[in-house]
Parts: sequence; structure tokens; C-alpha cells
Amino acid sequence: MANGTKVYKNYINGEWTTSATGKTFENRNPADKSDLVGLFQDSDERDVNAAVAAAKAAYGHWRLVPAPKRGELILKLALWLKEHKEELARDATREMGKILAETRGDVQEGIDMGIFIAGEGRRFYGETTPSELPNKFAMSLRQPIGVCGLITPWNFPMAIPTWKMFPALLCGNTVVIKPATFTPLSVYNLVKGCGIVGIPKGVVNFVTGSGKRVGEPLCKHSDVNLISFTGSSAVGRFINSACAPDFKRVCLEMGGKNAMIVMDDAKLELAVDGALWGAFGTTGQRCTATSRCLVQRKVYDEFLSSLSSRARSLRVGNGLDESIEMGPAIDAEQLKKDLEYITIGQEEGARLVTGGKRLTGGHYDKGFFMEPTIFADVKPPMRIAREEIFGPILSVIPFDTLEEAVDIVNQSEYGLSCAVYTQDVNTAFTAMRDVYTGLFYVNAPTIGAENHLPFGGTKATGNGHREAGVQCLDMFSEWKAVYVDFSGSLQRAQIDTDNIVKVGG
Ligand code: UN1
Repeated sequence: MANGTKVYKNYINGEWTTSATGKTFENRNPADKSDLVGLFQDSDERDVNAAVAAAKAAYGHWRLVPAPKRGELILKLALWLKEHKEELARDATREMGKILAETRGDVQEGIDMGIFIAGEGRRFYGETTPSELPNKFAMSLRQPIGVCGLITPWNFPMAIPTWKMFPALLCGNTVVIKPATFTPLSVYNLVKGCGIVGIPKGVVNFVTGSGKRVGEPLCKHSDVNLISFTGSSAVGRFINSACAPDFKRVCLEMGGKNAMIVMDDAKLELAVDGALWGAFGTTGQRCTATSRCLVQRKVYDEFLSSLSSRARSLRVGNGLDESIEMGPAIDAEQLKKDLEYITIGQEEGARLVTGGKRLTGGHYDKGFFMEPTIFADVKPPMRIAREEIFGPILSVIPFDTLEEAVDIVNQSEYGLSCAVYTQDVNTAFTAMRDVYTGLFYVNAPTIGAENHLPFGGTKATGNGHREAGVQCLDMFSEWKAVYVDFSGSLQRAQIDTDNIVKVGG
């Protein structure tokens, strides 16, 4: 404690340690800048090296712990999260700003992921298959990769770290986790849980600090075998090249510009509910946020007026207050960026229907608040229709035919999530088939993916990997094909196969 402020340490080889730099950085509440959540280690390469060395040493043992047993420890951790759900959610709201209902959901996502992945420990299936040669056996099995560097974002400070850490551990890897500097407390809590449930020392290591001084050396470390990152496409591009020289496996989960398509026959109230939640939930700070609403011409005016009156009445404020519906932007820079996009949208000729201003006065001055914002008559080439803003700003775009809507959706450089609202099964299936995204929803918003299905996107959203679902195991393991020849003689595949089948002996 320094002046009553708690100083949080790194976790390396099972010990809570201070950084070699001797420096710390502040974690402040974005809803109330005067609220100092804690001081965290402002680490550098020396701390990364120590954490990687610990993870490398622990790997020798951990990879040999049977997968069902690794799964049991993850289950224990999930149950520990469940037991502490409320305090973990409060910590997350305090450091990140989103409302309590959402941080409870964030922690719940971690619990769900743990329960799901723990079961995979007893289902760690490979395949057996006949060899093309007699008295020879063939199978495939998963093997771990080694030390995994996990670089996690601030918008889902608990869920996304669990998406990465749980499957990495289940597959037999050890990890070094670097949380976003805005939200180190949630990951600190998760790592504390690892120690409490008995995950052996060195298996999970935690180093806080900047992308430059911690993230970059982690990506470039020759003993790190995999980097899994969630964040912006710009940082993802940098990480991809930092990992390229030694062909490190890189799993990137990046931006989105997700569209909701509202057809003439949609249940409009349902679509309005979905758009409101999709666009302004998490203050629009989700990679899955609905940032474009494509509305068919006949219902355009009605949808727009109903949505904007609902947006106007959203209660914005400190997420720790249960009556609040939308929290602040994560920091001053994000708020500035959001407000810049208001100017950009207006200059491009879009019609500002509601919002657009910073909220000031009273408790608003303590944090980074802005009004939920809707632009109408947006044209697909406009920047507000193409660029990921990561704020509470929705672009509403009119269209005439489904074909046109699908075309607009697919013009995006991103491909994470898309939703269609319609009562027509043919329209729903056509859109599902033709939209090129990793997630697709019918009559539900673009947010709200569940843990037992693969999560990820196409194009600039990702690089082909999927988190969650059984598919996430492919990210954190390598396949090994095994052949066992018990014929006692040399059998040559592809060559000695001609005379094997003699019908009738
Ligand atoms: C993210 O925005 O980075 O589907 C993840 C959702 C959440 C996860 C979002 N379950 O919106």
C-alpha cells in the first residue's frame, strides 16, 4: 500500500514480484478519474524474460499432466470464479466502466468457458484410422506447443483472458499473460485464482506493462512459441510481423464493422431492441458491436424514429450504479476519437439524428461520457460506415434489396459478425449463406456469442483461427500423425500396396 493505494505485483514462477524497473503505473476508473483502482508494475523486457523462463521450465512437467487432470484444475478455477462472481464483476466495472450487468456477464463468460474447456480434457480426441498396409496402425493426436504469450484486451477483461488461458492450459501449454494496461486488475484476479486452486508454479505467469515494453519483447522472445492477441487490427498487424521472423504461431482476433440488416417484414420492435443493445451495449466498445444498421426502405423512417427515441432515453453514467444503462468510454483518447467521428460524419454529409456530444456537468465531468449517437442517411463509402470507431455511434443506411444489403455488408474490410431481422426463412437462409463473416445471427443482435461455438471473423478481423468452441483447441495444439507397424517387415507406403487385396485368397 502507498497512501492507501494497493500496489499489485507481477506473478512469476508462483511468486508475486515487483518489476525490475521499480516503476508502477496507475489504473483509474474511467467513470471517475479521481478513483485510483490500484498501482500495477510498469514492467519491461527483464520481467518478460523471467516470466518466459519460468513458463519454459514449468512446461516440462505440465505437458505430462494428463489432460483430464489439467481439465479438473480449470474446472476448479471456473468454480472459484463463480464463487467470487460479484466482487470480480465490481472490480471489472470499476476499472473498465461498463455496467455491472455486463461485467457479471463477462465473468459468467469466463465461468462458462472454464466448464466447457474442463470437459474437453476428457474428450481430447484424436482419430484412429486403418493404415493402407496390413498389420499397421494409424492415429492422430494433439500435442502442446510450448510457451504461449497471451495479450488480452480491456473490453472483456475477464472473459477474453479465459478464452485464451483455459484452452492453452488444457492443451498442455504454459502461459505468460499480459493484460491491457486499462484492465490489469481483472487478470490479476484470474491469476490469483490460478494459485489458489493449485495450478503449479510457472504454469501461469502474469506481467503488466505497456505494449512497447512488455508486449513487444514477448512477441519477439525466441522461447515463446505462440502469441494469441485480441485488439485492434493496427496492433495485430504489428504483432504479426514481430512474430514472422521465427514463424511463431500467431492467433489474431481484431476489429469489426458489424452490420444488422433489417428487412421490411422484420418485427420492428424486436429489431429496435436488438440495435439498441448491439450498438450501445459496452458503450459500443465491442469488436462485435452493431455499428451499421442497414434498413430496408419501407420501414426506414419508422425504425429510425423508434430507435432514436429509445437511444435518447438511455441512462448514461457510472456503471456501478445499477440504474445506469451505458457507461463511459475507456479513456480520454477514445472519447476524443469518438467525438472526432461525429465531425467526420457531419462533414461527410450524414444526418446526425441523436447524440453526438460529450456529456458534461456534475458527475459527468469526472469521467469520459458521451451521448449514444445515431447517424442516418449514411452512405456505404463514408468513413463512419467503414471504419471501426469502438464507441457508441451507429450508422443507419437505407437499402432496397437483400442483394444490395449483402453487398454492403461484404464491402467491409472486416468480417466478424452480422445479423438479419426478418420473418422470412428464405431471406434468413440466403443472407446466412451470402454474408462473409465468422458470426451470423437471425433475429438477434450482432453481439452475444456463446462459449461452445467458434468465435472469430474473416478478412481483417482475424487470421483464420477461432477462439472458443472445440475449434480453439486447434489454436493451442499441433497435430501429430502416428504410424505403428507391427508386421515385422519393411512395408513401403504407396509402393507395397498393389497385391494386398486378393479376392477369394
Ligand atoms: C469482443 O467484443 O471482443 O459476442 C468479444 C460477444 C461477446 C464477446 C465479445 N460474447 O459480444
